[in-house]
Amino acid sequence: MNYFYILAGCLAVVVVFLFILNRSRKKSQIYTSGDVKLQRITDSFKNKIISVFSKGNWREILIEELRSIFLESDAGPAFTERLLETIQKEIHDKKLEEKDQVIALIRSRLLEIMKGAERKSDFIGQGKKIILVLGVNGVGKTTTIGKLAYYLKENGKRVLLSAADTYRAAADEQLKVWGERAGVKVISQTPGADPGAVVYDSIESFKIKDYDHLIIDTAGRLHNKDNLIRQLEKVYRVINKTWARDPDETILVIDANTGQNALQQAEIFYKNFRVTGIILSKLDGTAKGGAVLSIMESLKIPVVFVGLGEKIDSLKEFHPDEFINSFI
Ligand SMILES: Nc1nc2c(ncn2[C@@H]2O[C@H](COP(=O)(O)OP(=O)(O)OP(=O)(O)O)[C@@H](O)[C@H]2O)c(=O)[nH]1
Ligand SMILES: [Mg+2]
Repeated sequence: MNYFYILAGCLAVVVVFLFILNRSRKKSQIYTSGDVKLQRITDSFKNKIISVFSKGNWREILIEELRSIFLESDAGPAFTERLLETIQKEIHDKKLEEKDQVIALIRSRLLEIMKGAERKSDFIGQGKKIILVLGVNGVGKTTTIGKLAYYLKENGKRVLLSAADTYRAAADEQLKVWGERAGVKVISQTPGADPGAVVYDSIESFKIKDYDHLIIDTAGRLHNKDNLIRQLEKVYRVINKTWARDPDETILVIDANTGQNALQQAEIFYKNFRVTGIILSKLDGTAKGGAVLSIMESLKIPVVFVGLGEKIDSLKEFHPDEFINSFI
């Protein structure tokens, strides 16, 4: 009989051990594809830079290499030249000779730019929050909303989605699929309905029910750009009236593949709406998303999350240090 209890005890320990092992493995698998890709870029850039220092005229070659790295990453010519000018000047003024000193200088310059745009984001803090999601067509708004809903739910929040893109055919169906994947409810009306009415309904429901976050999906394309901005302004006004304040977060989704056009997009949305943060989508492809550097520098809008794929768990919090690691 004693043997039986010992055997049962051993079995229970093994089962608990396997359960814990499986959970930690699942956790460490999240975002793997993106991480591998970031590592690949990091290695190729880092190797390029490190090899520069073995050459006699390393200062000139370094600047050339940095120029091609930042241009290739879509940081844009204006941003790149400003950055190189400060780096060149500091190397000269401080008479830097050591590889590690120079790399530390470049990193600190980039970090400074990003810190200038940093703001403590409060997505999972206390209180009900309305998150308005904006961006031109196809950047990944609806997909990002599905992933964000899942992220918030994983952090213990009750989430409601609002399908206020009533222009594109089946946009509401797409959001409903993401709602099902994330396990959250979606409020929608018939296609072609007034997006302001959808937002009004959603906020009324959000206010009286036990939800923490309402995320509003919006159209990315209308008959033309002015129509789109006007429609979004109307949605914004409905939020102001019904919620008695601005959206708690106004998120602009930027596709990492967009290149320098991303700065232009950010300027237009920033001018018309009080954009509080950027989500950089599709960073799992070949694009490096350097355009957000110039957005952070000139508009001081922080990047809050990055999208690393089309899976529900492929949204990752943005960390300036990690992003810099992908450059140098
Ligand atoms: N690889 C990858 N693909 C993504 C990511 N985010 C979105 N996509 C894809 O990008 C395409 C467009 O995504 P949507 O979410 O429909 O974009 P949208 O901004 O809502 O588009 P509209 O509603 O037409 O304005 C889809 O094929 C998505 O699967 C990402 O982080 N990585
Ligand atoms: Mg959409």
